[in-house]
Amino acid sequence: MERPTVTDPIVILEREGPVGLIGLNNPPVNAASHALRVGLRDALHAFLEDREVRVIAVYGVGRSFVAGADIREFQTGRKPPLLSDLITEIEGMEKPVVAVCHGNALGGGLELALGCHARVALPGLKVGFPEVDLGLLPGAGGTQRTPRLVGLKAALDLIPTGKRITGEEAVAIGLFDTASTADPRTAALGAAHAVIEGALPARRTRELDADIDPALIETAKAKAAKKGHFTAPQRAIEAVAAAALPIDQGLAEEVRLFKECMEDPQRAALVQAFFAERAVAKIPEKDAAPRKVDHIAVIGGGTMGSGISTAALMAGLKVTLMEVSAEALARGKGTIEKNLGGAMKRGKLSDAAHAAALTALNTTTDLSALAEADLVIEAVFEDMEVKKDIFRRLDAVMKPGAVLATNTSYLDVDAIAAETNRPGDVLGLHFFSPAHIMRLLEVVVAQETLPEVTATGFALAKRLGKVGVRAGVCDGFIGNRILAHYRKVADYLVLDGAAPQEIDRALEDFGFAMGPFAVADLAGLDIGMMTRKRLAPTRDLRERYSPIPDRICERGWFGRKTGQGYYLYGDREGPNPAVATIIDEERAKAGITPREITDGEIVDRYMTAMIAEGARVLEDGIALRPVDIDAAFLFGYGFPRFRGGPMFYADTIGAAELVRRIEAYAEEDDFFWRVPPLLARMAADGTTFADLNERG
Ligand code: 3H9
Repeated sequence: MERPTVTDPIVILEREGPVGLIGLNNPPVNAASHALRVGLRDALHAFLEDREVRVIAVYGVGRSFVAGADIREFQTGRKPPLLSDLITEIEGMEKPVVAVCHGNALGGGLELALGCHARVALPGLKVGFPEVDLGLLPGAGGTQRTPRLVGLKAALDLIPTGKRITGEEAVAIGLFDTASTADPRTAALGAAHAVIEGALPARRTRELDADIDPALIETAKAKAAKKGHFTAPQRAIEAVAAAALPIDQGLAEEVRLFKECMEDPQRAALVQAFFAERAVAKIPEKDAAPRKVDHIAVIGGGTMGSGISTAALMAGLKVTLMEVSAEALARGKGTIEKNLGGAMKRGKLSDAAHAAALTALNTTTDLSALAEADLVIEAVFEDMEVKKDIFRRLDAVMKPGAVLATNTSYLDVDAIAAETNRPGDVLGLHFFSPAHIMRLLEVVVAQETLPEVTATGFALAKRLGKVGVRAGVCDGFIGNRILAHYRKVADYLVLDGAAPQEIDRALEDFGFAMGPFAVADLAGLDIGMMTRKRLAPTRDLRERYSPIPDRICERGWFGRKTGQGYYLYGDREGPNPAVATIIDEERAKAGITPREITDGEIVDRYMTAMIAEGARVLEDGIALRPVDIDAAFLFGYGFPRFRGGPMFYADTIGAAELVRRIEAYAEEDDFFWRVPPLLARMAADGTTFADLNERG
């Protein structure tokens, strides 16, 4: 056997008789960076010139084939050879080139495979076009080659959706030619020999025809439009439609649309969202070794506790659920079973995993039965005395080294920890409802929390498939503290002249899935009422207060669950006329003449308040970096992903303009509208929130 020749650490070149083997080696995910493209091109050229080589096989070294273009280059600029040109060159090569894929063949990685002359899938392979999630479309031939290989319907099922499928599914639809169970290098060698022997046919995808039915294109566009304001899926569908043209024209159209995506502000925001999801794991405690967690205990079987239990069971953990009575336990267990059944129906859980999850659930009414759990999460109602009592009892029974977590959404975690003799083991794990679906998990680090306990919270988040965001202790932590502030703006706008439904519509047009009043109705107006009651003793009387929500609650209207709130539910859908009367009465009482408020003003005030409180949260050290706030809002508060998060969005406005707005609003209300010192400094020296992220 000839020894491997390493020409470049990023590309491993070997010749084995008539086979030229190219191993791509760009950890961690083999992104098609500039260096990888250069290395691949040079390796291919070397084998084209080598007369002994009859077939070339490309495979991935490490975890994966190629997970796509190097996303960082979209921010820094792309240098030739561009992936699209390289793939077209490969397709035209005289010698057959085979792609052997394991791990991930995503985006540009899948496109590379499609430009090769045959494709082999290895076990565990995931393929797809996640470009649309980054505000892009497959820009290296994917929109032209996919419909040629698998037909229009299957192409439209993949490209505008970002859906990932398995290698087996890819073979079944004809995107891949065959499968192998060998390791990548052995499979690559085998596939090359199969090509030489004629057992694996090699062909150029460009020589196939695509049958483009305009009706299917229109249906796909209408379906994508239902998903909201995303521009990339629409452009991706247009690019697929161009597969009706001769391939070089189609490829040119794909490049044109790809460039449009690159210039669209949604692209930068979505790329930021991708990196935000990963950046939040970079915490000061990241080098601490997390404690082992296989068994968690959950106290409280309400919506939250059941959701948390479901999330843990879905991740393969053993769960012991505790409630005060057999009836409450039965209700909690019922909710968990319903959640797990739903997850199975949605394809999130296999039949076997569903059965395993059901057996991994134990229930008890006895707190001491939780003693052996590695981590316990208290998820009872928000009452400090009740929580303190539970933590005192947990302190007495839990095994040494167990992590004690509270799911409180605003209470003081330091005060809870102080009830125990092991405050270093205590932290907040704030889940968002429904906890088995929402991806945000605020990991609330109290004064005494040990680094390894924080690291355990982050490891748990990862295991549950959640995005852990590190938060400090204050009322509401990152998310609810900021929410409590900007949510007031919606109530002020109603007092001043906007109808709740106008505010909802303006914010939904901005990109929120639901406006604040529709959300309030869904969550239950009694929740806001309880918060207002709780905060009443500390409320500063200089603060403007809208009595409208209280007036609605006084009637027993708590939103959806009571059939009416800001809106009517059941068969009388639409804004609630009785609420309009309450609003008129309260405006009259306060001597307010309602004024015309534009959608633009609604969005500006709402967003400016969100950003201002975000700046204060940063300054107080509650969030580590602006990106942590962005991630919290993207994954827990329905913030429109294509706007990148509130602090990313703030940079598109600029600190100087934000300060100008706050000062203008302060002319009517200088208590609520105050310029955060951080924002003032940023306006003065031109710093952006992105700069603060860089500084870490
Ligand atoms: C494209 O291909 C465009 C083309 O059509 C057209 C071109 C002309 N680039 O997620 P992880 C980093 S668009 C750069 O934690 P996992 C990531 O930031 C691209 N970096 O691992 C992280 O860095 P750090 C289409 C990337 O095992 C580290 O790798 N492709 C890229 O949980 C580990 O990542 C995609 O959209 C990249 N492409 O998941 C695929 N990918 O450690 C995006 C990852 O410093 N990637 N990184 O935080 C993924 O979906 C997941 O990373 C993957 C692995 C499933 C591959």
